[in-house]
Amino acid sequence: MRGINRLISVKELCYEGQHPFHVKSFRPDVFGSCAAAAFASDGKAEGIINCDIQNQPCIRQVSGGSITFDIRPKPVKAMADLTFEVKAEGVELSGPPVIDLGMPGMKMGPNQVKLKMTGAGLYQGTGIIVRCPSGRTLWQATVHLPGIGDADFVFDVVYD
Ligand SMILES: [Cu+2]
Repeated sequence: MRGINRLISVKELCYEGQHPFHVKSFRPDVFGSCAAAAFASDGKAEGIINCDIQNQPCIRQVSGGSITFDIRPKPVKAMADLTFEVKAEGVELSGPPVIDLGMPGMKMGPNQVKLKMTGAGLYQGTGIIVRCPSGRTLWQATVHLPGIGDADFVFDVVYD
């Protein structure tokens, strides 16, 4: 019972102020403790995953349209050349997106992927997700969308 209550309060913490498109509302302190608690509860972190990147692109609604985020090839693996793609439909970005790759609750080295426009509303770039020495596979892509704001995608990566 105690465990269940704790999990619920952790979930509330996780989603506090975490709107799909928030600007500067990211709180590493809250997110960090949230990740740690989620790991402690059952060895997984399902509570904060908001993107099923291994199976499908991740879509966020924005006023007037949507933003689709994808990583290929699948399965999405660490230490492999990956193509990051952002598609804007019904909305126009004022410039190409930039993606910061990191891990919830962990300080990893800077790892930024700069996208280039490759079609109408389509942006692509290549990068690598490194293998975390801790063995944790939970990664976060913070996608900076010029003219719109930031979108956080939290997902699992495959380690060979
Ligand atoms: Cu790490």
